Amino acid sequence: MAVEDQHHPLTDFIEYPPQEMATRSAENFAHLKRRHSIRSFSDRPVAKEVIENCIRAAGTAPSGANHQPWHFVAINSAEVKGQIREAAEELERSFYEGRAGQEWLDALKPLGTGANKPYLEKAPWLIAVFSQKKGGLSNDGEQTNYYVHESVGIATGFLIQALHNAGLGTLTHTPKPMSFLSKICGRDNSIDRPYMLIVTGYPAEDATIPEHAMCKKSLEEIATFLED
Ligand code: IYR
Repeated sequence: MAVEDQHHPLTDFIEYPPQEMATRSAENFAHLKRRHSIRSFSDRPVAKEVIENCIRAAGTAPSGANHQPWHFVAINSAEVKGQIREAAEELERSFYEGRAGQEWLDALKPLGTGANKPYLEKAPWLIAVFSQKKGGLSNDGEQTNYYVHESVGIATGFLIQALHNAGLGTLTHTPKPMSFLSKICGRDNSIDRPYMLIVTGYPAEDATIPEHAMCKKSLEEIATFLED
């Protein structure tokens, strides 16, 4: 039978009774509301197995033509984390010293961010997410991938959710430009491009959340329902 004619019955879908569905959706919202971007991490170690499972979870994300156009580099090496911190801080210095422009700097003010990124060394794990324009399911480096940005964005969202669910703090970090990550992570620029850096570990005991980050738009602000 041709591969396009092969389909399998859906056997792992779970239907919940309506009341349980409502409870589960509310509980998941409450759980995700407790996710905050963390900028002060503890150096307590986190088992590699946890990071592996979270990356496996990210890899279940839907993607254009199921080409899964992503690659994750999980970094626990103190040496590599040090190299990333050094390169990122150099870029961030020029960003905060003017490259960002005043409007962007004003937008960041309430978050209290700056060029100093000690967490890039202190957190036990950095996960560099790479996106692949080409490769297909077989990673042949030739086939076109589709909706790459959308697919990798969804996978990164799954990764952040999985790390939070495991009980870890996370930070999405996007030093600009991120090309230095390819070199440090030993990636070939013709195969993939850095997409985002996820910092993860236990929050430091004195970690804080900026007031600005606590303001989430209400349902009414973010959603419209067109109903019968
Ligand atoms: N990459 C910089 C700047 C930064 C930009 C945005 I948009 C943020 O939401 C937070 C930070 C940094 O990490 O400091």
